[in-house]
Amino acid sequence: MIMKKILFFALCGLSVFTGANAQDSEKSLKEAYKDYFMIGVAVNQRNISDSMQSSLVRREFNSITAENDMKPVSVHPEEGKWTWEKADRIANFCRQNGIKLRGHALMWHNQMCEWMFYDKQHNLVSKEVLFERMREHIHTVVNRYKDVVYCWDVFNEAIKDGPRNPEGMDQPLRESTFYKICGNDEYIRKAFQFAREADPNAILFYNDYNECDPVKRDRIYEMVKEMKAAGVPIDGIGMQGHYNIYGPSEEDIEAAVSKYAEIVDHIHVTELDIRVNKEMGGQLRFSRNENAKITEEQKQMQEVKYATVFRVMRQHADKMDCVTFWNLSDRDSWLGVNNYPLPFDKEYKPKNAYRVIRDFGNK
Ligand code: 9MR
Repeated sequence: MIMKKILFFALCGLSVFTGANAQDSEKSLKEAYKDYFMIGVAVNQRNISDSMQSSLVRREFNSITAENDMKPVSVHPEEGKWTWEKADRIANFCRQNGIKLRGHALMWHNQMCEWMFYDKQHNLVSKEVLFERMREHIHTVVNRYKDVVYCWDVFNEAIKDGPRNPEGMDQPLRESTFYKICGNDEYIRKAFQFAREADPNAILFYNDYNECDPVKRDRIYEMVKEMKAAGVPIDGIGMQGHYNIYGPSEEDIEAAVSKYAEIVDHIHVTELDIRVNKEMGGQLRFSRNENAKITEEQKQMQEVKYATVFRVMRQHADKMDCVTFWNLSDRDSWLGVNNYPLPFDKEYKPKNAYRVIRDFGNK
């Protein structure tokens, strides 16, 4: 009996030991991709404070994006009021662990400091007032994190969705409050100019979703090309990568990266996730797939799509510097657990999709 017990515990000890060893000896995502590009993750406060989640972040990733905590409204909710606590915590986590920080985002129509657009009577301000407020905001944020932030999404999602205007000129810009105040694209140019003034070393990105859709892709391409020719300091294009198991096709992903590579030296996939329904993009209205159970077929389609995305990106490793997942696990995903969008499941365990990505699966 006693012998049996000893044998039982010895075996348990052995399996724990070999289990831990197997885990340690297996490559992480960042190691698997070290000759290609960095692997990033968007984090919330829990991800960097919970010990299990933060060790997963440290093990797998070498670039971090703050999911929400560095956005305009998060750090600058009112004129003269700065709220740095959460952003600082993420920056400090990066500093302490030697992880690079992708700055997200200096200007965006969403989660914006709405106050910047209005005067005390709630009338729209002049573009001069808006630019001065943008300048102060961008300089302050960029300066604070300059030691740790290596690149910034300077302008996020300024291009509109939808088909080209069939009659004549296509107006490519989202009709945001920025656009209403300026009537043209000067606010985008100014944002890049202010960011460059504040940190000449940061790599400056224009970042958008549905970036593989041929119409939107061409709008982004034309805008960046034209602005760069005019001397606007845009260094890179961020492809958000909010995809689904049906699309975009390999051809459309390939065509978009190749096109962007003609005009910029840096391309990042900034917000990658692959949901299991037909929706895509960064819009805030989407289905949470309530009560839907993931099928084997959907899992496999997701693995295939992840394999495709990473294969294309590896082929463009000369310009592709970083691929970032938008959230750590399905539990954290902005899309909700039932969209099943990430390589780690709701228990933070790697799915087969994780192995397909890490081992360059060729599905
Ligand atoms: O993941 C973010 C979510 O928690 C916020 O509620 C949302 C608010 O607009 O923003 C999400 O992140 C967005 C990112 O900053 C920019 N591209 C689209 C992302 C998904 O909406």
